[in-house]
Amino acid sequence: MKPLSQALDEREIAPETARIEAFPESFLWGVATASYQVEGAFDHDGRGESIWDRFSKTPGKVVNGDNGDIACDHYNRFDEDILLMKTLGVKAYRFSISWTRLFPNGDTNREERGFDFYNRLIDALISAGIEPVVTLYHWDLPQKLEDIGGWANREIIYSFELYAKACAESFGDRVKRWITLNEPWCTAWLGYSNGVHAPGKKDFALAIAASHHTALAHAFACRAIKSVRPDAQVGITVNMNNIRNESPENQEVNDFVELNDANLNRWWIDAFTTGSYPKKLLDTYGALGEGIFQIGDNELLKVENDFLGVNYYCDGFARAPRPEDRPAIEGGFMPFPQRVDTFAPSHLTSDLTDMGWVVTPHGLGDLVRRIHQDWPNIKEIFITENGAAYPDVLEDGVVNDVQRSKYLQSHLASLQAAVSEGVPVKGYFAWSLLDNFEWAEGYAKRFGLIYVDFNSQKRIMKLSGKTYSEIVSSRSAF
Ligand code: GCO
Repeated sequence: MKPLSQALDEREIAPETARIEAFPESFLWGVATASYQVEGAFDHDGRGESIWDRFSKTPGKVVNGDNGDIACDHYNRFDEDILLMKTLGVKAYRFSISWTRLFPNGDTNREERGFDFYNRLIDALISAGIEPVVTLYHWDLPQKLEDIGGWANREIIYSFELYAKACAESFGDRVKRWITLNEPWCTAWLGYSNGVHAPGKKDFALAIAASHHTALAHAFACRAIKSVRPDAQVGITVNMNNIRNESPENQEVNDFVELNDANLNRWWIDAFTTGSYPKKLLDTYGALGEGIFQIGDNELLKVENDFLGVNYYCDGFARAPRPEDRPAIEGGFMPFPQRVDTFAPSHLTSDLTDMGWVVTPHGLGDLVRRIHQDWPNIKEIFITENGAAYPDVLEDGVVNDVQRSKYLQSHLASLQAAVSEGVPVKGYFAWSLLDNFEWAEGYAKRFGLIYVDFNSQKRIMKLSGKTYSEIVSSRSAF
């Protein structure tokens, strides 16, 4: 058998077409975005302030002082964007609802113009033959809720429950698939422990609380949606990666990998499948977790899910530190580097994306195989995000993003191999439809299949958009 690092070096997935079948006809091909990253119109129609409005306007938090005030102006241009989706040939659009458009203060006071907007968007998608797949929470928490502690305050689960119920009541006649939370790991650990995301707190105990409250909020929202629409399909989207152990002989590294895996990959899935969290991780949190976990929570956490959403960008690597290594990330961030390439084998670090992330297409197939093996009760998996940032150049009206095209093709080939083996992956959403506001990186990083000129708001289909649409129409990445 080849050593793992050598296997990973083979970027091209072998086209053993005799074994690998096309994606099934029912496979749900889509593209994804998120409200704060694309909508703009930050003060239109009564929208309230979210933590990302506040955070991005705090000096020093976002590259170039960028914010989402205008973003891609998707709020006013969604008709044009739906036409672009049709050109791509996708069957589904994953977007998120901005909580503060519906409830500007995060309480029960409704803003009907916000509901109208999402009704128009959903109706337009359906008329275009594109299924709306709705994420309830993609990080833009009402600032008013953050003012009382946000995700670190247990009360939030009831606010989220009400919000989820209202969405199911208003949109559930047309929306069949719901994602409660997007990447709760980022909400908890980037938002409350290392502070690189809104609300920018740096407190380890708050992050543990947010990890628990997001898991509870997911369960409460699932039950709320099902109480309104028993036939709705409800799931959560988690960001996962394979944490490759490059020093398996080193016990410290082994522990580190186990804890990272528990913190990133297992926490939310174990919560809804078993009602409990990985024991070794809870022991590590020790006294910091006191007062957060309450008697009876295990029953509350466990909930039937219809699918698991997975966002995958690249693998992580761990090995024993060497003197030349860069210092660990600051800010009370637990030992859990995500997407850290510092420790990646050198042949991978010569070819990083614009985010500085390694390119590990085999990891996507490996990850879904692992999910299927470790949590056999998960009946459906959707890749709800996958994509790459590269420094695109617009030349003569064309964006020839060969690297992104290859990234998509190789990741889809890896996925296709796993699906052929029987892993129940039912759909794939490319991140992202459009170049957009990339959180702490502002507009400096482009992930779109479609280029956006942020001055004119002109959209231009990139080569990767064409590549994706060819894969979609042929149902094969080989
Ligand atoms: C995330 C988010 C997306 C990002 C994308 C690229 O995974 O961080 O869900 O909103 O834009 O992942 O970083």
